[in-house]
Amino acid sequence: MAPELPTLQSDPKSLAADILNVLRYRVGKDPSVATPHDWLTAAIKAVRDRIIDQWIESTKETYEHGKKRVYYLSLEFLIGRLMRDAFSNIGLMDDMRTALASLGVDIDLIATLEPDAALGNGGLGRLAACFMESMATVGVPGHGYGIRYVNGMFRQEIHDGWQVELPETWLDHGNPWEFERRERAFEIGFGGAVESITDKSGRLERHVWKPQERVLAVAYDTPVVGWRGNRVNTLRLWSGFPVDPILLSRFNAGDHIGALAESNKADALSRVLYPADSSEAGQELRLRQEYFFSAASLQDILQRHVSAYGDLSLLPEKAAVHLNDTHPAIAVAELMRLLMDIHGLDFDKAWKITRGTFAYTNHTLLPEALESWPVRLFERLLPRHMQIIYAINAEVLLEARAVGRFGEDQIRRISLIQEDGDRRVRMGNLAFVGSHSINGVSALHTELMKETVFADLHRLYPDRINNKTNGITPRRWLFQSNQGLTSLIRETIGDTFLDNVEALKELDDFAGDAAFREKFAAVKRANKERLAAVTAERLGIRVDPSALFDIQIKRIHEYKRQLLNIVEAVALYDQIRSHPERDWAPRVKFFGGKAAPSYHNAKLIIKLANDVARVINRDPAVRGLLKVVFMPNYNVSLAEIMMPAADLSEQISTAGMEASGTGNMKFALNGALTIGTLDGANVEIKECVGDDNIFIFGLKADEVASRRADGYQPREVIEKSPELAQALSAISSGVFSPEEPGRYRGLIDGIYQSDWFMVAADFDAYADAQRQVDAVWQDSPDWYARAIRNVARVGWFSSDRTIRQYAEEIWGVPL
Ligand code: 26V
Repeated sequence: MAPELPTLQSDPKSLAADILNVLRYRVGKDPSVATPHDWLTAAIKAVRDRIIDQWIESTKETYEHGKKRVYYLSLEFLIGRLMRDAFSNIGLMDDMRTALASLGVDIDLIATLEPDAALGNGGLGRLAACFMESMATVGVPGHGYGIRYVNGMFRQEIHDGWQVELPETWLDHGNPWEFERRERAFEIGFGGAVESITDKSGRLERHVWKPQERVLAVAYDTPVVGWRGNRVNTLRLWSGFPVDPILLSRFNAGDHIGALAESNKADALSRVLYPADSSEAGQELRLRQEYFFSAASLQDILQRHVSAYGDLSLLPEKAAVHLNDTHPAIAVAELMRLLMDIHGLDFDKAWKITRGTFAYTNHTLLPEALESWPVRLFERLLPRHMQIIYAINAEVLLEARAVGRFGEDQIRRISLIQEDGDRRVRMGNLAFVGSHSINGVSALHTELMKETVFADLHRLYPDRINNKTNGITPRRWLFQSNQGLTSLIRETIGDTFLDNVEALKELDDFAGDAAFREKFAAVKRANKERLAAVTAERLGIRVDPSALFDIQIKRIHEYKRQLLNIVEAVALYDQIRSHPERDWAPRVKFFGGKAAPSYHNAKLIIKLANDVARVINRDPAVRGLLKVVFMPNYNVSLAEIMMPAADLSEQISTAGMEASGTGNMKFALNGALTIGTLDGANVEIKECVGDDNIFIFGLKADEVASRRADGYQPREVIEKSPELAQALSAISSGVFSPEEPGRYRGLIDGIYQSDWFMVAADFDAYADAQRQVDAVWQDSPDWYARAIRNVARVGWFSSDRTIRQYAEEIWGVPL
């Protein structure tokens, strides 16, 4: 039993007194001159103080009982705002509202001033954030490790329909959540050479890496509060500093420029988040960032382990280090280096400890997204690691050859080094061989991993690949973002689901209850009104909340097929104009998402969505029946407004290409029906909600593969589909871009010529599915019954369930 904690008083009166106290003594302001930002800071710090005891207790407890810890290494944490999360998880939301109101401050107003911590690109980063919250909730002693980017994800503005990227300066007003730990700092080396130390008889004793450059990684800690404040974990983000902070000696010696350059180099490590979906990622700075945070984290982990337990062979028993994709894969070589070169272990011992400690999650099968680094760059930046990787490779290839069933082609594919073309280090293979567990993020993705990218490694190590279907935290994605629905559910089935989301199942019985359906529809309506208000305010576009809200929000990528959706909108537009007498279901099609700055086609798709929107929204012939909206700057906070307002969730990736998807889960939990392909977690969502409560269409993953193999001819498909041909030709000929008629020719030619993403192949099936959607929408009770069944049946996609599976099946952490 944890000792009784000296908790601070948390009634509105004491809270108000504390807020004033913080405002005065820590912000240095009197209420009469405090800005809304000052109030935000004071409110957060007053609540933060109430978390600290539990935080220290959570940390101490792991230590004192020698519990195993989980270290989650991720280059991305897409956290969003933290205030609502923290206030509501410790049950202070209502009292804080009252306390602030008594001081004349509107909590909702200051809440909008908190910047989104957007330290991630998309699904992978958001998953890491949901996992952090779930680890604290289910009681896993979890530490997140990442980089404290000064500039996270860019802010997207739309100028004349085009994406414009602006820096997001989320730290401008300071960050009231974090604690700087100047004393928790580690040196990180780059470059230089490796010396071999020999004994008297000339035998190699060990290697010493003498880096040419050094920087300091300084820790910044943010407490992560679990549901009901049960546990408080830590997100530790590293920031780069010059080793000698004032570089005094070099300044004194007159080398002002050199001293500044060094300071900038350190600073650059934690300045920008790389837009992961771009080819630009193949840059030296990215590799430096990967090593910087992996090395700092491992030094931190080992130092803690050694001081607590001494014995390094106990590491796998006391620490589970998780690699979120291959971005921290260099940690495998770094741990080997620390164990061998610093702690003097031999290769075999070090290798056993390393493999016992690491686990790796793969998040994409796209070949262009699989990381590899030129050997020459590696040798220059991390010479000792390169040697270690060669040594690991020798060991692995020896094992493979010993099995006796692998041909030279297979051996080549197992190798950590890609030999054809310029030689490169394959980070996926490094992460795989250095881990005892490799998991995919949905059932389908895991099977495809076994058949494609890791087919040969899977044959060599058949017990390592396993599945952990992604999940989302219901706290943020239901309780906080959809308070109306949460209250309605509590009234209806009680509070059990607040602690066990799978209890939402009890709602299933209410799908047939007309009175409940009406209340459910009213909640949805209110959420849609809120989104309509945001749309009017930000874009000046009026949308009717009684129309079907059809939403596709996610990173813009060709495989996610926003283009399929836009082409269908164009076809529908054409149909409505040609057949105005039909009973069309009024629709608003919302899009949102960012394109990697260097991804030309993705940016063109954004422009197309805006061009199509402009024409359709102005045409009186479809007024009241069809609108298209591109919402700028899609981020976590906007998602919190859009997910609850959706009737229809677009999850239409080319089958086999979306590893899991997590937006699909957020929509369903908020009562949207999915239109989607059998891809990623859609497959499992369909199994949970039932065939009648989801609209599935299109080629399956194996069919996509065989169509491609059989010499797919998109032109033939297009010729057989007059609606598709018409829509493509309208876009291609400049109907939506009269000022530059050729703007989309290349994009549409791509569909005619190769259509890698099967837009044409899936078009008719998609359009048919959309007309089925219309038919069900027209029968409103039926629609809401299906929507309610979605909410009732997707509790399994809670990240609490996912984290429990990781804890039990990968990390070996008892719960
Ligand atoms: C990276 C790149 C980099 C190079 C160019 C193309 C490209 C395309 C995609 C990516 C994404 C990398 C990893 C990622 O974010 N995966 C996402 O992870 C989510 C959480 O597991 C999952 O739900 C998404 O399906 C998956 O795309």
